[in-house]
Amino acid sequence: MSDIESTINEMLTPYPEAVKKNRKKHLLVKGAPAACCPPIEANTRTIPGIISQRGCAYAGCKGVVVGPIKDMITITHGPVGCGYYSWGTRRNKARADDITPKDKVYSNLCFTTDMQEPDIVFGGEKKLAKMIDEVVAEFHPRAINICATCPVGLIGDDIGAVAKAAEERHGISVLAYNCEGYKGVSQSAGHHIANNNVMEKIVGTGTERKPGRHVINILGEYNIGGDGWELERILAECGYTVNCVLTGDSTYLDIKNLHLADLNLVQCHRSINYIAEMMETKYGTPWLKVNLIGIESTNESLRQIAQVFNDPALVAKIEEVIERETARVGPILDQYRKVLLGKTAFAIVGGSRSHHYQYLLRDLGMEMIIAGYEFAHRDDYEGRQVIPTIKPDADSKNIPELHLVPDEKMYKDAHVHLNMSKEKYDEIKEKVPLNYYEGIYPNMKEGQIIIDDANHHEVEVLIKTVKPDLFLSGVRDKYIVHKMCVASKQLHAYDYSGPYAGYNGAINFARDVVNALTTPAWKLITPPWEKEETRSESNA
Ligand code: CFM
Repeated sequence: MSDIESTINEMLTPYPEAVKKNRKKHLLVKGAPAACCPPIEANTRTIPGIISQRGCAYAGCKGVVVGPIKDMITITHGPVGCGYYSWGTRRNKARADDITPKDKVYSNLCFTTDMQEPDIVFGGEKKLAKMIDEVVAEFHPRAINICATCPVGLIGDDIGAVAKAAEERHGISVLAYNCEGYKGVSQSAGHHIANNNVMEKIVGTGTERKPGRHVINILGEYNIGGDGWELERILAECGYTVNCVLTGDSTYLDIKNLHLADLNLVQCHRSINYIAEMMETKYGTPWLKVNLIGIESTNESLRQIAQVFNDPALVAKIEEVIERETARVGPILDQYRKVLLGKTAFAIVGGSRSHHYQYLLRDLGMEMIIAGYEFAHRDDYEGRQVIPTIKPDADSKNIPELHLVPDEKMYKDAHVHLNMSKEKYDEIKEKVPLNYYEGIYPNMKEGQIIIDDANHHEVEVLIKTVKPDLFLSGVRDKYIVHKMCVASKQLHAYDYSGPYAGYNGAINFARDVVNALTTPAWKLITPPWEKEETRSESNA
């Protein structure tokens, strides 16, 4: 039996037969390069009793997609816990200096209706309406989001009706999201619910295109640890106008104008592919999947964007930026590479980063030998060509699909958006994978493991048997793995660091990983359980 087979055996053996059968379908081992990608089971229910790393639909809607819109007030309609635990944000940073008036940054505040037992018994609609009135009187926000939590759906509060009445009372947009935690199998459902509402109610309502020759949006970039700022810096230097970063450090006003850009870049496919696709249908806007994590992949993405615009001046400018930035960060990374060369990593993150960070790790001489997603769909593993073959189930049918049609006034063909002939556009499309994502699988090497919705037991077995040097995950399993004497970093919130995107981000990431792998701390301390005295003292 090969090492990988025995690892998988060890993972699955303790399970009852039905669980074993289920979990096996969520595993892939990259085969010979010529072998086609086997289907993986994804975006299905976690088995009850298994400790999953997933979040809920509310987390995906409020915490991930709409929470970072800084000039909107997002009200959590529900008991205080849901609001309280999403208060800390996910380190999606926002600044006040580029909006007026300057104090309108609400994304790091917590607004909740704090439902109590009487509200559950008699309904919470009045309390919600009152809270909207208070919020408008106190803060005068441009617009409001209302995010529902589980009990709201269970008792049947009509948040849509409350929102509509509040819009009439106050003359501002009030968006209601039925993102009750149970609405799907993970936070992924919340992304979809948020995408639908943002697309239907905000995008397309503005008329101000930012000035510039090439105007772009970055979709699915949430400015964790300042990532979006580093990307805006690079793209501005290349000569683009960044119209809107959706939704990191974004404003309601910018999102209204999202449709006025020439091209959508898609960083996180999982959380935002719906808007990319809906904009393609409604406005004809082409989109390009990029990966701006890692030096080589950032360079490659910049070159692809330049190709799409087919502008020689832009190509020259981009090459200049690439050359300058690569020369600047190269020697710094060379130093770190001396420590990192040949080291291995195991990542279990949401639905994008386990793919994106493979490139940055390779820049540093490392390999991600196990890649896990918590809540990705089959297309994030295998590529978008599988989408028509994914059968809807009871859970996915729970989320409304918007069936959009081309907008009568605002639809333009993709080549018109890009200011070129249809022939030229078709020629470019042959070379650049527009409106497509190939998923994580093609990028993995033979023998590397892909795991969907991994649980604590599986993570422990993988750490013990595969012995990666570095574990990249969230706070829930970070410390368990630390206690197994494996360096561990949070790849969701970057611990207290960042940015990790773009060129400056690569330096930060390399430094943090080197620190994690070389810290002498573990050799300098004796854990309490190895101290004989401590044991006898505490027994005394
Ligand atoms: Fe996209 Fe994200 Fe991710 Fe995600 Fe997330 Fe996140 Fe993530 Mo945490 S939107 S799928 S729901 S890249 S919060 S910024 S790090 S799990 S891999």
